[in-house]
Amino acid sequence: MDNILLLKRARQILLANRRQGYTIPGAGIYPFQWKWDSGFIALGFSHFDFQKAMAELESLFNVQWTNGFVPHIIFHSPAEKENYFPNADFYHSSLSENANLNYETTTLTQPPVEGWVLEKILSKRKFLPEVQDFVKKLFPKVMAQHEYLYENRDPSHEGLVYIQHNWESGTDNSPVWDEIWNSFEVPEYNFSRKDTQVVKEEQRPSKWEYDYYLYLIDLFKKWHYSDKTIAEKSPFLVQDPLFNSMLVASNKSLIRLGEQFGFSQDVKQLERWNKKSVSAFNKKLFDNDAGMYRHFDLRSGRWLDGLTSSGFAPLFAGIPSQQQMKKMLTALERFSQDGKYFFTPSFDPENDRFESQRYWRGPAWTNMNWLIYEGLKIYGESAWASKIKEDTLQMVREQGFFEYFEPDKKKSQKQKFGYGGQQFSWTAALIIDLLNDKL
Ligand code: 2M8
Repeated sequence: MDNILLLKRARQILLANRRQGYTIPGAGIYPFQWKWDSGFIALGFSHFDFQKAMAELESLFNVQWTNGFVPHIIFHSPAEKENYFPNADFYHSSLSENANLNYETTTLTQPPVEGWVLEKILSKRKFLPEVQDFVKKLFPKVMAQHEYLYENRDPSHEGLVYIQHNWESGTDNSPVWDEIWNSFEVPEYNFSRKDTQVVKEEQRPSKWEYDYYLYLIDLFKKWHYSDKTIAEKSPFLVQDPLFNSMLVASNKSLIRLGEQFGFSQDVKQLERWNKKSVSAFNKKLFDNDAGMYRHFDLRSGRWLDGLTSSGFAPLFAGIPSQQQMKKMLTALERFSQDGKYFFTPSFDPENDRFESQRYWRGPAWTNMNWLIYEGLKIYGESAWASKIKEDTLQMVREQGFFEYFEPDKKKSQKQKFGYGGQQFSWTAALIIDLLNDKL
């Protein structure tokens, strides 16, 4: 498939996945609106349909809670209720005193990508008054989300916020969580999996992992979703390098937008937060031996076991020093094992727990590749960035617009298909962005 056809297909996918005012990640498996997916999708739309890009973000922030929190799934369509588990009935968001009762949502959040998404889409239509009005309207809402995170998810005021559930990380069943799951027991849940009715079981998280995911939510319900109680009592409390990188990158974008649009008080606050975050990041999360960033478990007081592609995300936020960045290139090379794997497997391929087709335990993902690609460009590493771009385009050309991809190049050529959901929105959106990028 040549680039023109690839671009055409990508646009068709985004349009086909669009519903009323928002876009689903993929038909069948994900029939609602997801938070960080919407960020990537808005970026994709901004290249050819600006109204849809703005609508995507607007629809997300309409749901914002009174404390600034933005939930990670908005269950817009009641007709799809039976097709996803766990749905709104399981979460019971109204148990939280902060919930927005006009919408059915989850009670978890996802990486705060919206600040940098807003800046990126604005750069494409800077001079249109309508777009400027849109940024002015969204800025305070995105700011309120950052306030929520710094005030409620950073109890020791370190500058690093925690996630309270693996679903908040975006990398659901990553092997880094295994250690936490092994530290306590949960009851067996009886429920009917919907995901494995549309995607092969060996490409999805295992049933025992779902039991842990559900148990945490049950605990939170008991505590009426109080962040304070969760911080005191929950067994899962992690400073995640991907989530925090998205926060820092968004802080930086909000600072630039705030200066441009006259939000000077907010700019000062963002600068204070950001300084602290970057310094804590490099002190606490950088593993000098591995040459990359790690997840910190606030419960055990140490890094979680295992290296993941989330550990490269700080490049996107310009967090590493030049010296750290050089070390990260060596780690990146090791992840690709002399070109055996596409950039970038989601988990360390030399680790015994690496599984090349199971979701976030090994496969390559276009959104992680894209973040690393953009990060390397910030550091002027264009040769490296081009390698990642080429790998990503080749992966999609060979395997299709899937949710995730076989990272082993030889194997991928033989099988000619990817994994998980098909006609996947963020894959399409980011291919559009990559094809429009000059590098
Ligand atoms: C995956 O997560 C959802 C739960 O949020 C699921 O497995 O049901 C993850 O890949 C997540 O990062 C993504 O936002 C979501 C929708 O694409 O799917």
